[in-house]
Amino acid sequence: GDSMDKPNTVTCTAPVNIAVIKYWGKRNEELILPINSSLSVTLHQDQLKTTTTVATSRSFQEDRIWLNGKEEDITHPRLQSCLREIRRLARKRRNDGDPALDSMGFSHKVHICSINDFPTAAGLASSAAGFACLVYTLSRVFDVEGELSGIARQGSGSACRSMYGGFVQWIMGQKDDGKDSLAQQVAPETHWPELRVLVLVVSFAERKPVGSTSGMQTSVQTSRLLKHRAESVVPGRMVKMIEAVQRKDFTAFAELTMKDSNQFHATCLDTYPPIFYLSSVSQQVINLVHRYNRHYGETRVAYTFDAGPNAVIYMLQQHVPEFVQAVQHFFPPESNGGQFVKGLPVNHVA
Ligand code: 2P0
Repeated sequence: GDSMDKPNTVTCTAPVNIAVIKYWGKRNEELILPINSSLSVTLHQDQLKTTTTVATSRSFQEDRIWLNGKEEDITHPRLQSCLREIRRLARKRRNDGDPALDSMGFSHKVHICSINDFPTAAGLASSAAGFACLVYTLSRVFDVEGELSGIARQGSGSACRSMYGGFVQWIMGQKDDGKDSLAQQVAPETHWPELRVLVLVVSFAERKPVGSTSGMQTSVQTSRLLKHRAESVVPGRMVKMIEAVQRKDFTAFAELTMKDSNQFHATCLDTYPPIFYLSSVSQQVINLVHRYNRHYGETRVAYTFDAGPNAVIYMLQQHVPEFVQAVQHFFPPESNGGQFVKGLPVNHVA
């Protein structure tokens, strides 16, 4: 109808997630199927999120995308996968019998505009929130419902976990076609309200030396430790981590988180040539956390590091002020030869 000449516009947001059992390595590059399951905490929408607006109109000549204000290449294969899969679902819905859906305009071109509200300097995977948000917003525009994490996964592996709030596992699945490689909520955002996340920005360098996609490729090809980890370590840790979350057992949660981060970085060192994501300041943060925990005679704080030097700290609300003081004491701003640690506002995990 005439209404389709006017753009139909939808805006959504999606938050970042921080893995406590890490994803590293694919068994299928094109479908983005992992060699192990993973588990993460999705942050609150208040901070560290992507906002995406999708407009569709009969008058648009082609699909286009702008990221943080700059037009990017729409032919990017992962972007194309997400667009294709959402349109496939929309078409299927129409073919399933509702003629009214003909007017949904699933064949119309889209203009996509996506903005991150966190600094790239925070070194947090923007692709996770970005593709989760893209897929969800497209699904609203084309009025598609149902399981969408399998589509977000085809944008970026970790993006499938940002399709849900709270504690989320990405089950690796067994099938070759990836239909069972999906995200699933382990516990909702309301489950553990005392849990807090602190981001310690160790480096403001924008680009990491080795990107995740190519880094994990090299690891799969060269690291026997990664193979051992995927086959013999992660399955047991997933079970233990899900139990720790369900029982709200911070000690078990924290120890598994730190050990898994350390093993992930060990597989990076076992990769040939080796990949170094942790800096000397990252190592100082690790030491500080262990000294802090030893001082109190209990595990109050856990660190985890992704494909970069910045630390993400998990702790309970009651210990935040004290730990922040310790960080400021040992890492006074502008110290460390120009490097310093900056605590971003504490994010409520909700
Ligand atoms: C994770 N990382 O579980 C792990 C921990 C980085 C270290 O997921 O190739 O950007 O797009 O599937 O999702 C980063 O990998 O890689 C990541 P692709 P992605 O959060």
